[in-house]
Amino acid sequence: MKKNDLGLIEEKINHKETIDVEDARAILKSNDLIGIAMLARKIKLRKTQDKIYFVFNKHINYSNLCISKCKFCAFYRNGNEPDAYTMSIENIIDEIAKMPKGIREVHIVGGLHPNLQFSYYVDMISSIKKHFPTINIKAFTAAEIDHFSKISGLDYESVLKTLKEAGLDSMPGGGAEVFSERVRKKLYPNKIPYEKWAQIHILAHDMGIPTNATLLFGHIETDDEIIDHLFKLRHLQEISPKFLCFIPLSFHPQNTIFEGRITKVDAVRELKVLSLSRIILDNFPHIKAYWVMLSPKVSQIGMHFGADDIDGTIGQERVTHAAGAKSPIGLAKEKMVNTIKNAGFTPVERDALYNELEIYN
Ligand code: V47
Repeated sequence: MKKNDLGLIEEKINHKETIDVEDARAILKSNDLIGIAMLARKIKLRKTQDKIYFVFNKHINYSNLCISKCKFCAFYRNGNEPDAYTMSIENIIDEIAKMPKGIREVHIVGGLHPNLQFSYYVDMISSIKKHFPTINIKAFTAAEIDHFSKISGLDYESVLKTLKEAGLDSMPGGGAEVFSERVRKKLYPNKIPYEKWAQIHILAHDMGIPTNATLLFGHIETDDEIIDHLFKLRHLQEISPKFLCFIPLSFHPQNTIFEGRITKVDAVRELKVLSLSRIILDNFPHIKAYWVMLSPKVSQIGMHFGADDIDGTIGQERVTHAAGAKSPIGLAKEKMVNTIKNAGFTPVERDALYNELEIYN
């Protein structure tokens, strides 16, 4: 790469211009890691100053039974294995009740279950809302919404409306993987394509349900497929501006068919993709350095590479840990605050909708 390429990109950022595909390619190819960090950081500081957000939350993975059988996934089971499980709604309520007071978000996702009825999911949301009215419910990826539509015979709009009436507050960004038909056909042919993922998120936005978006990288995707994914999301946010946060997820190969064939991407690649996300998605309010995937240490550095959020305390995460993540099972609130402070930023506790609850000066 020519010496001044990042300089030209910086000029665009200074003028709040969007970078183009060539610029994005240059960023991913550049070895000037600090230069890349400075570009992304400039946008981060413009948007959220020195604040880094976190949420006191709990993940609920209600079942690992899944008919999608994505090749990148170490979490799913067919149903007869000894560790296949499905939580009852009472189990879910008990799990949340065990959390210390002050929890503000539950993040609920699971497999595409072969037998559960749509009423299970509606009852789950309404029971949580009834028992814990102050907790935001962030639940169900677009892939799950598509599945609920198939099992209920309802269209997407009716599924979302029913869940919203039951108490759904927002939706996570999973199930997006990489919006490349080439990769989808190879790794997740049973999962919804980009068009349906986009349609569901736009419908949710229209109904007042804000959503997140993700990218799964570090498997067989090319640089151009990452770049195309990010520009597609940028476009979606232009026409339907209710995305709250983008989360780049780095692939963990352990316990998948890729174990021994693909090495997990290193921190440099994770930080470059994080920065590129902040730069292309300058119309997204937040970019998350998700500590579960990145490790708490890399996510701390990620704060200097454009991230303004590190997710939350989690409680217990199963999807990435099934695939060999070495990060802790959960983090205490004090640990989150210290991690952010030690990186030189101001910790801000938020709820699922990014309302600021407490600033830790
Ligand atoms: O869609 C599955 C990914 C996603 C593996 O919205 C894997 O705030 C790495 O979307 N290695 C689910 N990744 C998680 C997710 C998420 C996480 C945190 C916050 C938010 C949010 C959303 O996890 C899946 C898939 O892309 N995934 N298996 C794996 N082996």
